[in-house]
Amino acid sequence: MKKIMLFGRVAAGKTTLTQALRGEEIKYYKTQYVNYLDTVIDTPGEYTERRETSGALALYAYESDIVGLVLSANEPYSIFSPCLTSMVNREAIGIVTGIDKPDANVERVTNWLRLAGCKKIFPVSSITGEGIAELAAYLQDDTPPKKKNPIKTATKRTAKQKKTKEKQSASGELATWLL
Ligand SMILES: Nc1nc2c(ncn2[C@@H]2O[C@H](COP(=O)(O)OP(=O)(O)OP(=O)(O)O)[C@@H](O)[C@H]2O)c(=O)[nH]1
Ligand SMILES: [Mg+2]
Repeated sequence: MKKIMLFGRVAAGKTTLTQALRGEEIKYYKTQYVNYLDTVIDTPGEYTERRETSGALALYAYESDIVGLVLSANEPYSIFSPCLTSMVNREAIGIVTGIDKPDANVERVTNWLRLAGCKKIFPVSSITGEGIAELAAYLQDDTPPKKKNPIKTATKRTAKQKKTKEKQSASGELATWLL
């Protein structure tokens, strides 16, 4: 099973989600410190919200296989900036919590997570259990996520640039010859 680290503001629903994923009784508990469990790393919302402590989370992320950006379905705004996941060298997924809330706007929150760079997004309710099985199944799948090989990508890019240049100079020569 992949280890997921949860990021999100205070009351985003990280601890309740942790309890739901682990099949535990759902009860309120204010996270006081980074809680390193067997399959989940639960973090206090203040660590994501405050610049002084967010660096500590970046270090902890090395202990995880997947980074989970958590946003509640009734959030009025997103704390995750666009393209945020480009700075994460782990697979990053989005999790929309509280989809059972009466003022939930799942589509809006999903869009914010997509803007942040999450390709896979899981809408869940830790209270009704909706979507929890899908997320748990995804975490249970031990196939390592495809990683880009930066050297291969750079080589490919250089070869493509070379080809384009050759094409351009060939058409340049042809143009000169035609003139
Ligand atoms: N209706 C509903 N309420 C939820 C859901 N998830 C969490 N909550 C409620 O939201 C409140 C905050 O949830 P937590 O899981 O403690 O939030 P957290 O992100 O761990 O917060 P911090 O530990 O302060 O960072 C609790 O009262 C939960 O019962 C959900 O899926 N549906
Ligand atoms: Mg918590």
